[in-house]
Amino acid sequence: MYPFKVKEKLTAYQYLLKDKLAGDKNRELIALLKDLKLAGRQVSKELNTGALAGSLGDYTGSKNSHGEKVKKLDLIANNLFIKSLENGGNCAGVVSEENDKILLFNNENSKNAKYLVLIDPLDGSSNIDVNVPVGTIFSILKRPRGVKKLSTKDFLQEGKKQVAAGYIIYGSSTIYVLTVGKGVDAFTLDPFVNEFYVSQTNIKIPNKARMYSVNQGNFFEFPLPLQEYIRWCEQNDQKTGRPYSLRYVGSMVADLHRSLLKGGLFIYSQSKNAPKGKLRLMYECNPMAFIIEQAGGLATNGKKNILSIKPKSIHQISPIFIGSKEMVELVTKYLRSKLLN
Ligand code: P6P
Repeated sequence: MYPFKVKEKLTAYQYLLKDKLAGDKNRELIALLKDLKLAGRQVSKELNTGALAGSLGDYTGSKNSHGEKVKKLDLIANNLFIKSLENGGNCAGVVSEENDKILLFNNENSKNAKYLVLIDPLDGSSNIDVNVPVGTIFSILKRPRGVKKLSTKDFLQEGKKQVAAGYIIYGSSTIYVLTVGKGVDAFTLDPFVNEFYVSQTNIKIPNKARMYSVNQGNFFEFPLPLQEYIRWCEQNDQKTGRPYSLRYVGSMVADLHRSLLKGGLFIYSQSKNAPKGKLRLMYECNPMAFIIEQAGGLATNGKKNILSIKPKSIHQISPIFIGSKEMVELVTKYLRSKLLN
C-alpha cells in the first residue's frame, strides 16, 4: 500500500470504541465522554487566548458555596460543560462545584439518560493569570435503576460506584486522562485539528518515589503524626533515598498528573484551620482516587480508602492522601496509629 509504515494515530473516540468501550452497551458512555471532550476543547481555547481576551482570572465579585472567590473563567468553564452535557443528551443531571444544588436536565434526550456527572469545571483557577496549569476534574455515576425523578440522594454514591473518571489538564499541552475501570489512558489535544489523540496507554504509577506534595506553610497546623511523617521525609538517609523533594504547584490536577507519571504522594490534610481539609469528595477526591487506583496507586482520607467513603452531601470535603501505593500506606500508618479522632 505505502512505501513506508503509517503510524496509526487513534483519536480518543476511536481508541475507546476499539478497545475499552467496544460494543453497543457503551455507546451512550462514549458519547457522554465526547460531550466532555468538546467542552474541554472550548475551555482550552479560552485559556490559550485568555490574556488576549482580557484576563480570565479576574474575580467576578461573587463567591461560591464554599466561600471561594469565583473567577471569570470558572463561570465560563462551568457554562461550557453544562451546555455541552445538556445538549449532548447523554447525561441526566450534574453536580458542579460552581452550583449549590444539583442540576437536572429536562429535555427529551437527557431526562431519561443513564448517567450522572459530577464536575469541578476549573480546578486551581487562582493560578490562571500566572500561567500555571489548571484543570477540569469529572466523575461519572450510573443513574440508580428505576428512578424516574432524580434527587440529590441519587448522586450520593460511594466512589467505588464510579463508571468513569477523568481530568483535563490545561498546561503546555492539553491532556485528557481517563479511566473507565480498565486502566488509565491519556489523550493529547492536537490544536491544529482540534482533536484528542492517544498519547499514553495503560499508565502505571510508580510504587514509590522521592517526591511529596503538600502545602508546607500549613505544617504547624497539621495533626502531629503528619508533622512526624513530613519530618521523616526531610531526614537524610541514603538507603531510603531521603531527603525527598517537595513539589507543590497549588493546582491539584498539576500535582496529581506529575505524581501519576513520576510517582509521589499528594497530601491535602485536615488542619487546625481546615478540620476536614479543603478538597471535595464527589468531584475532586473520588475521581482522582479512581484514576490513581486504576494506575496501581492508592488514596485514603488518613483512615480509610477514599472510594469507600459513604457521602452525606454533594459538596462534602475530605482529607486526602493519594499517589504511590507504598507512600500512601506509610503515611496512612502514621496517621492511623496516632491520629486523634
Ligand atoms: P492551598 C486549588 O484552589 C485547589 O482546590 C487545588 O487545586 C489545590 O491542590 C489546592 O486547592 C491548593 O490549596 O490551600 O494549598 O492553596
